[in-house]
Amino acid sequence: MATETTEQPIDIELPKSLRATRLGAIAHLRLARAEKRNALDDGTVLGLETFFTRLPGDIRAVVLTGEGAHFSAGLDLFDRLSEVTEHHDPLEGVLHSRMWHRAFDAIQFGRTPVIAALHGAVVGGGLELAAATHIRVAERSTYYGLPEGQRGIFLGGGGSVRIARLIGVARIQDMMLTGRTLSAEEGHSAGATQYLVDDGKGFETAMALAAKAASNTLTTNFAVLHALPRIFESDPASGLLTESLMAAIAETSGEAKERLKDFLEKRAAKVTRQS
Ligand code: 1HE
Repeated sequence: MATETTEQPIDIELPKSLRATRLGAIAHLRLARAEKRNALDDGTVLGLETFFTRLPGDIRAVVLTGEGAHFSAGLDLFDRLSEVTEHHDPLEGVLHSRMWHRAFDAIQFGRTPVIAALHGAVVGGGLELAAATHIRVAERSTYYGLPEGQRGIFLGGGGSVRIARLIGVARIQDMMLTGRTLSAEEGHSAGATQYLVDDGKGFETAMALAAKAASNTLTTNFAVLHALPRIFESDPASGLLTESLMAAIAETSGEAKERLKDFLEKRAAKVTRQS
């Protein structure tokens, strides 16, 4: 893999609220609306969809961060209030939520692993966004909230499905019914994140993890991103069959044969204890 040390631009047209650069094979996408605490308006959500569906083919992993003191304040309530006041139309609301689903599906079921580095507020739609990524790293300043409950609205960006699978329905019910927030430590032990790091260490940790994920074969990463969650959701018999099919495709790829040969000829790294 290329070992470039300077960030280069990525040629995808994005709204001002998103900024993308690349460092070798890793893209760095920033929520760049710090003055509004990275609140997600329609333009930003559509920009996320554009970014993840138009990623250059040689990008092998993405790191997602938020600029300023918070990762994201969730749905842009001003943007939304004007739509709701103007339209009074339930169908418009359904289509709006489906637009978020499309954009976040492009993240979860895209071409590359996505690692989110979280800090500060990760609330509402911001938590739904984080839940669509594959690995979440939280700095200790992170806290999680679902203020939808207090705002008189509901989840709409896939949280009922994705956040529920991470931390469970009972925690979501508590957060939405009572306004409870979870600290970085509570979120971590509940399953919201795979890594908990000191403040200021999120980005470098996420970049290091992205480099590891980027060095896997494309087929294995495809299997992990696309097959594994579907297998988990399916009935066991169908899941086992899908697993066998995916395993056969993965092990017959040219890259897998090379890697297996490297191990047999003692050129590959051993599995070692990390901490
Ligand atoms: C916003 C938003 C927003 C801030 N939409 N403009 N989300 C919420 O209910 C969270 C609401 N936000 C907050 O609780 C706080 O802003 C934070 C804890 C995130 C940050 O606090 P702080 O003190 O750093 O910032 P602030 O002074 O509250 O906000 C700074 C500016 O950002 C201010 O604008 P200004 O023009 O007065 O400077 C805020 O109005 C603006 N701002 N949050 C719009 N959310 C698909 S369904 C998903 C449903 C949801 O996500 S519901 C959860 C919505």
